[in-house]
Amino acid sequence: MKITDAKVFVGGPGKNYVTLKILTDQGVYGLGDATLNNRETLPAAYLRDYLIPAIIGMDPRNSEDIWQFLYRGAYFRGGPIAMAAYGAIDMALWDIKGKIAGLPVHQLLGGRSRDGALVYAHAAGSDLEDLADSVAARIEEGYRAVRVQCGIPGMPGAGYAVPGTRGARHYITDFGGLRPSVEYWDSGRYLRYMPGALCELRDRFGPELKILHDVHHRLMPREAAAFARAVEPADLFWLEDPTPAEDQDALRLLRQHSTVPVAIGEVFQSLWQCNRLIKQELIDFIRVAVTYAGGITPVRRIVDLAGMHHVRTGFHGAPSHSPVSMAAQAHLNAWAPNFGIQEYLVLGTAECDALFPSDHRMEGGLFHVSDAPGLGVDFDEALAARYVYAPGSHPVVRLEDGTMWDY
Ligand code: CS2
Ligand code: MG
Repeated sequence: MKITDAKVFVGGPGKNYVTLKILTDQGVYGLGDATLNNRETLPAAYLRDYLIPAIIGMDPRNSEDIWQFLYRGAYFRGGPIAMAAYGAIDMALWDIKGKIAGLPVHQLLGGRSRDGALVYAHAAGSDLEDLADSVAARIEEGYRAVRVQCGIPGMPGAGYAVPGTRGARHYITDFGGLRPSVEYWDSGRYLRYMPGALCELRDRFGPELKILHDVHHRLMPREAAAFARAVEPADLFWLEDPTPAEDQDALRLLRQHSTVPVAIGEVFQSLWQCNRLIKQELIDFIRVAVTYAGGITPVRRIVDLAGMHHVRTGFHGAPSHSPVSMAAQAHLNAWAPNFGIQEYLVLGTAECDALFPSDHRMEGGLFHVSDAPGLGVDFDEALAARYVYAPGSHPVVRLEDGTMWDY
């Protein structure tokens, strides 16, 4: 069996999905997702210009060797662009493997370990009342777990992922062009306000709702430790990215002062970046994505390493992920003995479902993986021709005096 060709499509309904289609001499094809938010043309170019020409003629069934060829074969390797491109190829090869075996990918990994995978949605508000309305709406939709982000008095619309006005929606990507808008941040105001707000939500919604919160890497180690201690009465399911991801030692201080579950890893691109945090048991959830962590092949290894250290999965599932990588993650979620939760924001719009038909379904806050062979998601190429790439950016963050901060 041979890979004969591969095509890359960039675009989608309100998103620049990077979709890879690998074709074979036996008519079976595989799909992959290389979407890297706001940098979409780069993994696409890496695939088209370098990787696709190198894998044509290879046997697509040898997905492990092809992954090693891409990763170890490159002297300058890794980084989010390259890993997203390897990830897309790897997903497509697992899709092909499943289709020729007549089995869904989760069966190739070890089968189903659960009936449905717990997912979480996002709720955000310009203030606490607005946020409470948004949480109530998610519960109404059936979600049992919700990530909550709230405007801070004195800086509405300036927390991470919060709308500027009541009832508005917050979109991370602004398709107005490549020059980012500026949001402001004040750790002092955040630290004074947010613990009380989270406790208030816990009181209002009761003990059963799983509440998650994302700090988006904005606190210093001492502040993060103090914040983690202050939010303990809110009984969070997790506290996400409390400190900048580059400094893994930062978490030690937090761990010494709090038992709040910590989730990290959406910006990690390899097993090596997860290795220390997992082995030293400094985190409770690992947040990698099958796209920019390089595909199912390496993420399966991360999951197994995590399982040895009581770390559960909580894969990244921001809206920038296409239904193809969400399907790849759904198969891992169905199998992983140490599954925790899945961030879930992608399927559901009619346009998206038409472009990527599948019978994966979300019901009662659980994701039910499809039993169709392979990844269980298809791609309508004719429909894809309607969508074009739209340059976008997410905001940058500055302190009130103009100092740059972590987005
Ligand atoms: C976020 C991401 O979903 C999350 O947890 O942290 O949405 C992140 O802001 C985006 O992926 C950035 O592109
Ligand atoms: Mg996050």
